[in-house]
Amino acid sequence: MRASMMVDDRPVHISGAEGIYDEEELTKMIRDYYFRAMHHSRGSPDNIVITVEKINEEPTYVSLLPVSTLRCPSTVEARSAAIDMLLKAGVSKRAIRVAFNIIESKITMRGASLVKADSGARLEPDRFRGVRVSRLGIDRATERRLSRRLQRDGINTKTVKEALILASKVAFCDGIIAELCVSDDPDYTTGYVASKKTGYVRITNLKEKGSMIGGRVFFIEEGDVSDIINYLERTPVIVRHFPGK
Ligand code: WAQ
Ligand code: MG
Repeated sequence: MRASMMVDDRPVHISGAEGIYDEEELTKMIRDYYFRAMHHSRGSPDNIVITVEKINEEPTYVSLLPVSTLRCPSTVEARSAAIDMLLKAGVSKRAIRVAFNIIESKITMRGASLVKADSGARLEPDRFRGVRVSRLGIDRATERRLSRRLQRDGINTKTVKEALILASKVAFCDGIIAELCVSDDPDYTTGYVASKKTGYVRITNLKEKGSMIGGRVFFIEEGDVSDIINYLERTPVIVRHFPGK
């Protein structure tokens, strides 16, 4: 699903979501996605596109990234924690600067930017749209376990679950060494850094409350960009293992 509104003759991104579902769940999911688009804190859409595609390939199964939370008292501390983690993951200072500039830009992308971890060069073919990770899901048993686990920490929300599933698919991609994410919802200030090495590290106060900025950057170390984009957009991936299992 994607929803947008026209502002000064330009479509502005409001909301997007994707998943892999069994056929009998579709009617409910289409309704959910429509509801989500229509009641969004970023605004009221004038265009909603819901696409349904049959998946014929066997999905790839990946493990959930382990979850942790770093509590930061202010955006200054949160930023510096995110920067430290990205540096440790092997991302250059220059690439980190590029990433924060993208995320802070007034024009919010619908998808993610692909940034070279060393040079900071942007590799996504369409800088306005970005690359949208799609065809991702979680199996029912894993979701139930995950819900219980998140419940204990008081963070059993769709936002956390969806972001964790996406980050798990992305971290599994050959060539991507880390991800930085800041929600574009004005009221959601927790973001994260994720990588195979660090797991999914939630960072509180990564942006100011009320701010419309947000975005995702995937840091690319090596590999063919079109293979990476194909994996992110087209390869069906289902999360079905718990960390350590
Ligand atoms: N593929 C690529 N990029 C995406 C996708 C996707 N499927 N969905 C969103 N983005 C990009 C896009 O640029 C958005 O502007 C930006 O990410 C933020 O999207 O554990 O809600 O859906 O508490 O607002 C983090 C949860 C929530 C942290 C992230 O992102 C936690 C969130 P949003
Ligand atoms: Mg959002």
